[in-house]
Amino acid sequence: MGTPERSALEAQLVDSLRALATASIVPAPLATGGLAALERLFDVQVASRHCDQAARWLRGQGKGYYTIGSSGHESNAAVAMGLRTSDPALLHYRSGGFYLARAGLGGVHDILAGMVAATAEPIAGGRHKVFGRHDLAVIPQTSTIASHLPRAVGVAFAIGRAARLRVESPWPTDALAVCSFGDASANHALPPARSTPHCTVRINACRCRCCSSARTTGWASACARPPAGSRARTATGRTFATPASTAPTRRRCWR
Ligand SMILES: Cc1ncc(C[n+]2csc(CCOP(=O)(O)OP(=O)(O)O)c2C)c(N)n1
Ligand SMILES: [Mg+2]
Repeated sequence: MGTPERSALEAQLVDSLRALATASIVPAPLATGGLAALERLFDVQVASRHCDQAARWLRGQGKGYYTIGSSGHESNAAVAMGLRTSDPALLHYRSGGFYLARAGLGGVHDILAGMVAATAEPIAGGRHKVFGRHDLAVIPQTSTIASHLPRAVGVAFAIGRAARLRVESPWPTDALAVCSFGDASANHALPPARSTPHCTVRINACRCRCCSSARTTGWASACARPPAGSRARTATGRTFATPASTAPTRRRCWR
């Protein structure tokens, strides 16, 4: 059998898997729940990739209307698993892994409903392909170029403010706002986060070699560098997110 023809993205995946065979594996700190959590993580990551393939299949038949996918961004699922389901999330259009980690595999139905513009889609009723569901605290966004980040900062600011003023809020008093966006959107995204005091946003900037809509060079990571004196912490895609790993941030912000 000859070598199958692969897209750049699939080739990158296969190469990375091959490299694992020879790499000395350092076991990642397991999420609470150990193996079961890892299995769940893998399941939702694969489901996210399958949704991308279904999008192209549907489009090819003229039955689907959206093909921007989450391939290469599946580790967003680990971010979701490191948070509580009550933490408000404002997601990039490539955060399928995050969405499915929160929604479970039943969320595949939501994503597909968005692709075919079905009225059963839970947040936009088929008017737009978007990640959003009220019961999952996923706040819907339109096509992002991080226009949603000021909003995420506003949500984070309001959580803390409501707690301090003891007014009613839809979010738990120690909730974290989480926001994901693409690298090219960093210039829109980071100034409000840097300049708003007293709020906690978990920012998750997505960078992947193969699916950039707009090319960026070093400036995106340079402007993501935390300002001097801030309490920001940075992590790379190799940092395994667990509920335990977000606990210090939660405690530090809401003590
Ligand atoms: C204010 C605004 N300008 C332009 C666009 C069109 N637009 C949609 S996505 C995108 C590129 C986003 O690139 P990036 O943030 O790196 O996300 P990626 O698709 O690479 O993951 C642009 C220019 C938009 N949605 N909003
Ligand atoms: Mg990009």
